[in-house]
Amino acid sequence: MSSREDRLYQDDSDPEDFEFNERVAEVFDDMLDRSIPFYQEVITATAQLLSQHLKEGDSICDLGCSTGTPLLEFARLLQNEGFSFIGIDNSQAMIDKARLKAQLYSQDKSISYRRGDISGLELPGSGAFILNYTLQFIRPLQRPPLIRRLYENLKPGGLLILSEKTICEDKWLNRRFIDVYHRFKRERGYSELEIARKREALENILVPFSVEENRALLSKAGFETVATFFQWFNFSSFVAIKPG
Ligand code: GEK
Repeated sequence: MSSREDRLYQDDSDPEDFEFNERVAEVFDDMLDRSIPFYQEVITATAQLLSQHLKEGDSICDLGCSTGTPLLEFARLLQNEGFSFIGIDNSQAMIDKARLKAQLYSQDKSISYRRGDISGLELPGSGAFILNYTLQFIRPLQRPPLIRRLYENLKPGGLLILSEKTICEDKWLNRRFIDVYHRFKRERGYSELEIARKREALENILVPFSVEENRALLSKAGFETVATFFQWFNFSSFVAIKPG
């Protein structure tokens, strides 16, 4: 199912604050594909970690699942491993699109979706939680209690996969990283205007932590093993393991 091309920030009217509404859901797959470096590779690497670590009967819960691309890919890549898949997102438009995609790819029996705010919602016990590019939208003060709840709801030996846009603590280097990222977006067809307007719309809505802050958040919640399995300039993915 192809998504419409993301041209949300093409005109030069005042950008509104970014919201995960129907307009965004409609172009979302194209937006992620052209805005998140190595998006597919991170999904494939995550599937490998899940396969190595989990056991038959375990459930995998994707928080901030959006239109369900990663869960569909996990269901395809891990189809013989006996896992179950749950996606949670607080945007109705995203959940509607995720359900439609699951039906289209005949995965609606293996993947279930729920609408809810992950900061307050009762979370299912899981073998793994996936939190890809979502924590950055949760208010900083709410992040430690959320990560702690994920830790508590993981089975012993369970995994948390966290991917985030990050900031570099050195200001000069941080600027260079952002330049490289904007070049990445230009090469994927976004204009200077679209890049600038999206940046403005995300101001105060997407609040990135540094790699060090994210690692500290995971360690303080109780995860003894925390490793970075992917990093490209200002994008990082971590795997954290709950002691068995
Ligand atoms: C992917 N993980 O394809 N509760 C639930 N969902 C939330 C909340 C919240 N409090 N806040 C934001 N979201 C996906 C990509 S997108 C990343 C994740 C991006 C949801 C929001 O509705 C959106 O669908 C998702 O988190 C973030 O790998 O847009 O850059």
